[in-house]
Amino acid sequence: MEGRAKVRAYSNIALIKYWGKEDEELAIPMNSSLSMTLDCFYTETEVSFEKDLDRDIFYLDGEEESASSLKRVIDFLDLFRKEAGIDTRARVTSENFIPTAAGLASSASGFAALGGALNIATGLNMDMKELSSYIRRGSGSGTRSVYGGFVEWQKGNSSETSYAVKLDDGDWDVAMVILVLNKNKKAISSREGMKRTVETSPFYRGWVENAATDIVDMKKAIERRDIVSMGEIAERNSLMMHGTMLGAKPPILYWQKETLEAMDLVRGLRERGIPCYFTMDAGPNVKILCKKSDSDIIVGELSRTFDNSMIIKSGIGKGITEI
Ligand code: 2P0
Repeated sequence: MEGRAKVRAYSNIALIKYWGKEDEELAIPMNSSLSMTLDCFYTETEVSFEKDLDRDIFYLDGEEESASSLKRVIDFLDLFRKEAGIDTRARVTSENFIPTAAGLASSASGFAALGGALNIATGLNMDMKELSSYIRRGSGSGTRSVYGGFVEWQKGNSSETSYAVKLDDGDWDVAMVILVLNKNKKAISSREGMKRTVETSPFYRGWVENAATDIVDMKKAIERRDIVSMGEIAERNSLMMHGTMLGAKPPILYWQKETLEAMDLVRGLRERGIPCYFTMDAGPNVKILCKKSDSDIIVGELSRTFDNSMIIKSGIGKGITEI
C-alpha cells in the first residue's frame, strides 16, 4: 500500500483549559475543554507510505528527528496502521509555522496535521468526529484543532466518546492578540506538568468541579457573542489552572515577570473601557481575547512596553484542510 497526503492544521488556544488525564493510556481528559482556533499559527505535514522504507522517518522543520519526538510519531502512525491493516513504513515531513514548544500549542497543530494527512494517506477517510478521537491519542489539545472557530472537546468516558464538536464559526467581532515572551522550549512539558498536578495538588479536585460549570457558562456566552462574559470566564479559568500547579509537589510556575506585567497592562486597558482578557497556557506567553475591532489599539498599547516582534495579531482559523 502506498498512499500520500499533505494537510494544514491550525493551532488553538483554550478558553476553558485541559489540564489532566483521567486515563493516561487512552488520553481521556479529566474535564471537557473549549478553544478558539487561530489563523496565525499552523503546521503543514506531508505523509507518504513507501514500501521501500525499512523504518519510519520524521523531518521537522528540515531536521531529521530522533529519540522521543520520533517515538511519539511512530506510536501515532501505528494507531492508524492498525486501524487500516497495513504495515508499510512512512516518511513524515512537517513544517511548523509557529515557535515549537513555547506554550503556543505546536503539538496541537502538529498532531492535527499529521492525523489529517494519515486519515487520507491510509484511505481510512474517517469523519471529523472519529478523526478527532484518534488525534487525541497524539496530543490532547490537537483533538480541538480538527475544526475552525470555537470548538469543544467533550471528555466522554471511552476512547470513542472523547472527541471534538464544533460550536461556532467565530465569523464575528472576535480576535486574539498574542504576546510571545519566550520562544524557548519549556523546562516542564505539559504532559509531565499535568500528571504531577493531578497526582499531587490538593487544589485539583476544585479545578475539575469548577471547569464543568465554566464550560456551560462559556458556551452560553459564545452563543450571545458576549466578549465580556467570555473573557471573564476564560481569565479566571486560566488563573485557576495555574493555581492548581502552584499546589503541586514540587510546585510548577510557568510565568516570568513579563507575564505579570502583561496581565497588569490588560487590566489597565479594561479600566479604560476596552474589553480584553488574558489567558496563559503551559508557558509564560500571554494570549489576549478581544474584539477584532479593538485589536489594533491593543497591539499599539502593548508595543509601548514590548517589542513589536513579540506581538502577533490572530483571527479565527479554519479546520484541517488538505493542501
Ligand atoms: C489546553 N494545554 O487546553 C491546555 C492548557 C496546556 C495548558 O493542552 O499530553 O500538549 O499531549 O495531551 O495537548 C497542552 O497539552 O498534552 C494543553 P498531551 P498537550 O490547551
